[in-house]
Amino acid sequence: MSSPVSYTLEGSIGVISVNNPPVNALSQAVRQGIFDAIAEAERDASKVVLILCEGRTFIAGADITEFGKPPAEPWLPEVFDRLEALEKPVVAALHGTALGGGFETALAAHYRCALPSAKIGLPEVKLGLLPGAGGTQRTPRLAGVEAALELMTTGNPIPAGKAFELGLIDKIIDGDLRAGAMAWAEELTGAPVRRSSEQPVPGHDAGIFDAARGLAARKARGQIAPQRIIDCVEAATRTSFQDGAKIEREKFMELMQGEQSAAMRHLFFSERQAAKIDDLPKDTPQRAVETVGIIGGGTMGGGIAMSFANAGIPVTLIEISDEALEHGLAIVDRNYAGSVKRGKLSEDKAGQCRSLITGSTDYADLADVDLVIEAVFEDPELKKQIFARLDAACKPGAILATNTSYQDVNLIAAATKRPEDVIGLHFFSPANIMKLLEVVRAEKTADDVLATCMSLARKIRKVPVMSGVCYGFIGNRMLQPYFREAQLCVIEGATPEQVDNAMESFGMAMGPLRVADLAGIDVGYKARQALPEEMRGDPRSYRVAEVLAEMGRLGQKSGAGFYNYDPETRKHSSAPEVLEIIEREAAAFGIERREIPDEEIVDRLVYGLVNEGMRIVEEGIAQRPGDIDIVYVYGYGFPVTRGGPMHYADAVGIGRVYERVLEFRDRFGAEAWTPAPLLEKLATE
Ligand code: T1G
Repeated sequence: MSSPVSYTLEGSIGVISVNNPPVNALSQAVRQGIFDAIAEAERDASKVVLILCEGRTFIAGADITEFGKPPAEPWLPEVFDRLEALEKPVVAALHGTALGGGFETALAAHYRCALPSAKIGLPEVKLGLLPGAGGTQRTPRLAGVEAALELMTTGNPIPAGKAFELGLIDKIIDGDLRAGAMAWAEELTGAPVRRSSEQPVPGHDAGIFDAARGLAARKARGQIAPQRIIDCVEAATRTSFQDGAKIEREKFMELMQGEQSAAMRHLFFSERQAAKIDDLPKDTPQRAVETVGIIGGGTMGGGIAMSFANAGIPVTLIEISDEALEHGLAIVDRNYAGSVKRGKLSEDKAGQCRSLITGSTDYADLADVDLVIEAVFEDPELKKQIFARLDAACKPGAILATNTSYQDVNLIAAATKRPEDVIGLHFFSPANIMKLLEVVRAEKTADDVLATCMSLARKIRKVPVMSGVCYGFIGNRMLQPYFREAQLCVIEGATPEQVDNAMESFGMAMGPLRVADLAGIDVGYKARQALPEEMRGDPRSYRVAEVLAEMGRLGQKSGAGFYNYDPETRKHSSAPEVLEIIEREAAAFGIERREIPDEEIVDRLVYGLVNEGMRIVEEGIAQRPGDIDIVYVYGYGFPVTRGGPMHYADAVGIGRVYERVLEFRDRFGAEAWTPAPLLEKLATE
């Protein structure tokens, strides 16, 4: 097998060229190839060494498919130390996304050039890791402490221009990278060997590290990698490069062997896996989607419109009347103004996007759109009427999608003469922010419609997960046991604060009762009222919410729900009147309220998710457990450090989860706690 790395002497330039598709990851063979090329460059007639890559990007990092396997030599730090130790100038030429170990390769070179379109980054923190091949020691020496901390604790890539300003790149190459880099390498013949490891760390505020620790603790709650990165950068300011590199190595290994990184690497691969439909041929043709129509200018419709406009796709927003349309467009204007105020969008970018959204009250304006998304409220009859009208108004081949959270997409499709063009695109509120998109494949959805929507999701920067048709699809269906157990814990003895605090300590972005207040207690109430009595479940699991809804305590929208909300700051505070309601309703059910340990709350809510998730996989509603993890991390604030409910169950041990579910079945009844057959199978085999 030929090496993915070639070394050729071109005149007096020794050219190391890496060609390891798809992203030139630093696999063992690549590390060995670079190592061997350096050995040649050490003794040949080359005056300058140039390292560059074939394909779409410079090295995009260590090969994460090797993680978790027994480590193989040569080690990256050794390769880079040897590269840097060369007695002749070493030039790195960057294009695409030079990330992680890829950018660390460039840092070990003496000079760095890049195409204007190139990006550099150290995203290891997103995998629960830190730059483990010198990055934490070389970056502050080149760019200073503040920029180094920002780059490594956020993990966000920066464009070549910004890297140039920071001193991380020395030259921007316009035109052909290889030719420009070769010419520059010629110019550098005889130039000093400039090793970043030998440079001192520029001055910095003494308090910068503690400030960075506080910021990381807030922004990456519970994550240890950012804290270790800060430790390493602090070490760089206090000790030699060699000693700092040793500290970096130790902390890298600690993170690599830790549960958080295993969880976050699982999510990295699961997200990519989720975009693949197992039974869909890779080359399934896709329909062009250049224009989009949206029915309904409410919160969801407006947010969805923004998602497309932000990706440069023109949108026609349909409402039933001029004033409804005006109201809808006003929501969009407010959202854009908010994004500009928060610095998320520049003034003119927001203006450009906003200009792509036009309003209308006439379905005839949808005659040529390629995709329509219906986003009206959850009334099945209304949705069917709308789809019958779309069937007549839209051109043949237009995709007709519904944003429904619960309704049966097969029934909606049946309201048209083209069920093969109908699909579910379930966005999450706020639709212009939340990245999750459940792509609901109905029985008759055509393969090309499905393939089109899965790739369209990525174009509008959403994370797609395919779901089959069932009540609540993947995410909302799993919310049923989650909220059931939250409410039962409350009526059995816990307070709303205790339940929420227990779940937020577990890592949830927001506790379930605060989520209920945010979403609106009336939403669950109405959905439940629409269900026949026998489908509503255990009345003890919704009685309190029912009382609150009926007395107008709908949550944040009415200023009070499970909690009271400050009208200005919307800060929540506990509501004694709710506690009285809870105690009264518990007594009415004859429930002796008791102390409930936090651990029981967490296990009941999380294993409620896991048990339902197991059913969803075995019914084929979700393709794989990892898909469910992506849904919960991107759509419901499940902590990335736990990898999603299904990965978490794996980490705890399926056997232990199964035992606990059996215990809950014995204590709380088989209706809620019969173990899913797949859980039983995995636990007992
Ligand atoms: N290793 C192995 N495979 C990788 C990979 C990597 N680092 N990055 C991507 N792939 C695969 C991916 O699984 C997919 O495979 C294909 O490439 C295309 O990826 C020591 C330890 C580079 C911006 O975190 O951010 O360096 O599904 O679908 O949307 O300090 O991939 O086609 O078979 O994402 O164009 C640090 C992770 C590693 C970068 C391209 N580096 N990758 O995005 O394509 S840790 C990263 C990305 C490290 C050192 C430490 C993105 C991308 P398949 P894709 P894309």
